Amino acid sequence: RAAEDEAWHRGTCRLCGVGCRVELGVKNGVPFALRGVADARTNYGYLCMKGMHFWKCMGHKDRLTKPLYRERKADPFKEISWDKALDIAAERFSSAVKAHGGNAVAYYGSGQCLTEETYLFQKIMRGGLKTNNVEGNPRLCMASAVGGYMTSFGADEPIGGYADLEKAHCFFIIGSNTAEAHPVLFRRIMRRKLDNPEVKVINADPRVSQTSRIADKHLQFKPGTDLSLLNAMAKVIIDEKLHDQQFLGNYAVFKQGKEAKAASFDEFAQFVAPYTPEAAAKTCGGTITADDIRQVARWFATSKGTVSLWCMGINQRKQGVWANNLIHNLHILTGQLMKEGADSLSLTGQPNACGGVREAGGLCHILPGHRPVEKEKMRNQVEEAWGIPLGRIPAEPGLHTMDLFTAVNKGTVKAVWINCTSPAQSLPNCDLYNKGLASDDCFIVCTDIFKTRTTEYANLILPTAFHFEKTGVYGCTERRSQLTRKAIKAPGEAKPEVWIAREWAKRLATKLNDPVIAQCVKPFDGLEEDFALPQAIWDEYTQKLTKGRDNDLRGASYAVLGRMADGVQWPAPTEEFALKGGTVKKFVKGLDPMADSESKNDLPYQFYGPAHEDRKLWIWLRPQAEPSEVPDADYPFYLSTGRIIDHWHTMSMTGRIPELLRANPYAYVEINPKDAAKLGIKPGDMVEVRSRRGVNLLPAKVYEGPIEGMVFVYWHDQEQTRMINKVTKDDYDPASKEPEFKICAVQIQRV
Ligand code: MGD
Ligand code: SF4
Repeated sequence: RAAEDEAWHRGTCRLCGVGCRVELGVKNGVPFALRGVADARTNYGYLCMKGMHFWKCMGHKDRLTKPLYRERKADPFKEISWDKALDIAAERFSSAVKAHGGNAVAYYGSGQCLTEETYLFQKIMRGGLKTNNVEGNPRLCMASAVGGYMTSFGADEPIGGYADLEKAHCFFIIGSNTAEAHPVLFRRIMRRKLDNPEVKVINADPRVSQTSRIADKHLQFKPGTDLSLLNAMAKVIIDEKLHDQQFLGNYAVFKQGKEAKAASFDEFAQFVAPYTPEAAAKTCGGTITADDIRQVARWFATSKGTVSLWCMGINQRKQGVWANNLIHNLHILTGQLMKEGADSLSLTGQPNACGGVREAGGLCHILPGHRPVEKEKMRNQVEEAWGIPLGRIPAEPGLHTMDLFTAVNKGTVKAVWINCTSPAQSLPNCDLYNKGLASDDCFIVCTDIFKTRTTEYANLILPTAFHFEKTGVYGCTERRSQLTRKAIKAPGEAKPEVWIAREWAKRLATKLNDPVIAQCVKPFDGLEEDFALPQAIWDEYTQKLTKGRDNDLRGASYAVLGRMADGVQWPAPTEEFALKGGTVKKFVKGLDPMADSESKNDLPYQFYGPAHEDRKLWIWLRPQAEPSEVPDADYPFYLSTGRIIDHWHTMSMTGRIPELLRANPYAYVEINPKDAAKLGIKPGDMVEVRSRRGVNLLPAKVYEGPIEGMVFVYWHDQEQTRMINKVTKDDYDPASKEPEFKICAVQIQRV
């Protein structure tokens, strides 16, 4: 029972893409605990270890509390006032724009920013500074999933959601260590399996992980060979006539090549013909047999409801979009979509990669409301909503992440605002890009709550309010938007980003003598920053820019979100509908108001994805293709990287929480016992992991996790000798521009 001076404030977990609902306990203005919300459909009261502890960042002794500045990167930082700091930021960005044009500056944000923050920054950059150089870390994580959904379903983000987990009869978990990266969802899958032992769990992954422990069948393959596996499953489905002919006839077409040329069912069958289970088992290597492939294809196709779940093992790949397409193919072929317990459900890494970045315009090629930048009509809709001249937003997409940091290296981008992310550690082949960040030719602003590896390269560090110290919305994996209201005061002079962005823009307008920049923030002028300001930004975005779009959020006002235990799933065009929770399943008539309003016939489903004018689902002909680097005589091992349960990303937060740090204090290299025996490596030996780009020195963990010939390192450690992104490769998927963090070649040596 709460004591009289205690209050519990409802919000969302700060960390992963599951979006668990939490309550922060505050006593006399000081947080003391965090608990799950029992009636929230995201987590039903459960939290994982790191989620339970993130509140300890509040009031942490290392929090940034004052703006810090240095003119040159070799100088020490000095504390300065907000007035001075914002003047300097405006001066450096405006002088770069005056001398070199809008594309000489950039914003690099995060899937952890609140939606209001991403929306306002991108508005200032696009409408104000006339550049689409708006990027963020979701390029490193979700871009391939976006590409997959857009090309297969014509619409970004999943059709179903978590409610399918309790209804599924088969789980196909591929390229996701759900147990560690999305623990609360994994708990739901595990519960489903424990209560219903006949439910099948398939895990396809080159590494035996905590997730594999509940699998009926673990398919362990050589990294990068799973496109073969997926095509072979499609072949089994067709050969054994397990596909849903009626579903295909009503809703699907076949496509091939860059131009999306029409193909037929027979052409698809011919295309997958060489992917016999025997041939695929050979390509995949490991322990997979042809019969394993037949069996999992049958489970997938014949279950009463199959949910596929995947994450970075599929997305962070040279063929990330193709791999996404091939998973969707299986669902379309078998009609394992739209019905209860069936979905092709891409797990999102971060808490607001969907809501803030994918939906509100946080990548260089998309405008708010899932609008492609290159379409004039779309740009004009946004310009009209903002009351700025038509033609103000450039037609060309901006620089994607890897091109942006390459441009910093070349000196063509002169000023970058880095918000809520630490690219100096999280970019692949990071030492290469840190050279550009270190140069005095590029002015760097960092908005963060702590010093990080990236603030080492900053000219200006601006202290921001943390989660629960400000107000705003996060949108999680399942199209669900949830509000977190300010519950405690931020430390020192830390400020919410929406205030920082607005005050910066006002100064930019003066320095560039440009009334259009002033117009971009005029609707927000004078509003207090704790509630009225983010609310006005949310209202502008949802009311003016989601109307008629697939992510229609007009019903999800702050007032409605404030009343809901667990927020609203879009589309939710009216308050009345939003108050019922919104759309549980997209495209299903009777459940999705857009499917009803767009309905063209008597069929139960109506697709309206903005990218497919034919309103069909597309099955793609996509071949197996090699990763961009494979082991050879000099670098004979695959290296893969990923998350562990106790830590979040660059550990800037979880590394400062003693309980989490103690649980996992430093990175290590996982080596298969057979490889360790060959190399004379014993547990705890120090091992050099070296690629063509860089080297790490790590203690060995010898166990049957990674397949023979592969090593695994978690990527969170900030220590210079254990920062694995010195070793990873920066090649990326040409379609999504997402780097292939999951595969490169290394040598291993005991030292
Ligand atoms: P984070 O630690 O999440 O890592 O990489 P990053 O985004 O660089 O950075 C978040 C930052 O936000 C922290 O510095 C934190 O202190 C700060 N912060 C916390 N709260 C606030 C706030 O309210 N406001 C502001 N302004 N700052 C705040 C993530 C990136 O890394 C991603 S998304 C992926 S998926 C990639 N994964 C990956 C991998 O699997 N392997 C390897 N090797 N590298 C990877 N890098 C990628
Ligand atoms: Fe937070 Fe994710 Fe853990 Fe839920 S599963 S408590 S959202 S870190």
